[in-house]
Amino acid sequence: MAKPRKVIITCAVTGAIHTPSMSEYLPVTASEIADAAIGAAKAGAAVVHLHARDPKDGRPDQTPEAFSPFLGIIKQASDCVVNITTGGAPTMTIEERIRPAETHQPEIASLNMGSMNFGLFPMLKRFPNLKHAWERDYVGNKNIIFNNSFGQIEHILTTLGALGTKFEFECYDTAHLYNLKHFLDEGLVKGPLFIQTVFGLMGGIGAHPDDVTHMKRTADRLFGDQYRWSVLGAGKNQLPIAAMAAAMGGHVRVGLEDSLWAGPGTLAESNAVQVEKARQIIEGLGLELASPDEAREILETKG
Ligand code: KMH
Ligand code: ZN
Repeated sequence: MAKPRKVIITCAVTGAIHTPSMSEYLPVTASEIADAAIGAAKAGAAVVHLHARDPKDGRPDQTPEAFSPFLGIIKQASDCVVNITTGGAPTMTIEERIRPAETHQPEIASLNMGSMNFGLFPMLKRFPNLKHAWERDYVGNKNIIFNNSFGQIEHILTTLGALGTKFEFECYDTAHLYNLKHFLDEGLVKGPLFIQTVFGLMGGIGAHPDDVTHMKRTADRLFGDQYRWSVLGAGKNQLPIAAMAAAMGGHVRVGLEDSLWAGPGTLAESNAVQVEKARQIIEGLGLELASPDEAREILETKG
């Protein structure tokens, strides 16, 4: 009998999209971020995708020093695969964004595959009473352009690629898949490519099942067996998109970076709660969770 397919759960524990007054459960301090990542790994996440925050007010902090304390704790407590963001916050410069991954040389770093409008403002409807002025300015900003030019992508690829870092290629629309194909054709990346298709973020593709199948079909056509497909659904789309992709042969990403919710109107009290829900879906489909070492094998990281 064929063995069940292994599914990698990535957990993105805090990110830079949500802000502290949206949820008391959003990890902010280094020890909260470490606890969240370790809890997610214990619940079944093979990969943890990490951002840092300023403990004073929860603002995204992309200094390498902000990552050091929780990276140390996570590495001591867990063998999960560490993935450091190069997206940072969409308001940061590319030079700021690359520094934590350059300094800490993780197995995986995220790499955003195209420039786009980045609309956080729809969240103001659900969270009209943000406490800090910085949160209101940030979330309410309708002029955020997330810069990821060809030159900037190439800079990250060559700088971190030379360190042996693999990438989580974040693709928010089909154009980003074509951008990645360009770098494959140029020989700047090689398979297996870990492609994180992102659904339901304002400025990117929607979260309709047709959007998911369209992205998957396009990636299949461009990359054949040279890629590993994972999905991320924003907000309420998180688990429906995870379920679809798991059933279609994909890997899944959950975590409070992408959604604050455990269910309709119920805030997730931890990242582990979302990992557990993803796990139930995956195991309910007769599939198995990939361990960190199995994820390393599937993604061919430096290990
Ligand atoms: N927040 C996600 C939609 C990054 O860190 O590079 C995208 C993300 C970006 O994870
Ligand atoms: Zn991120």
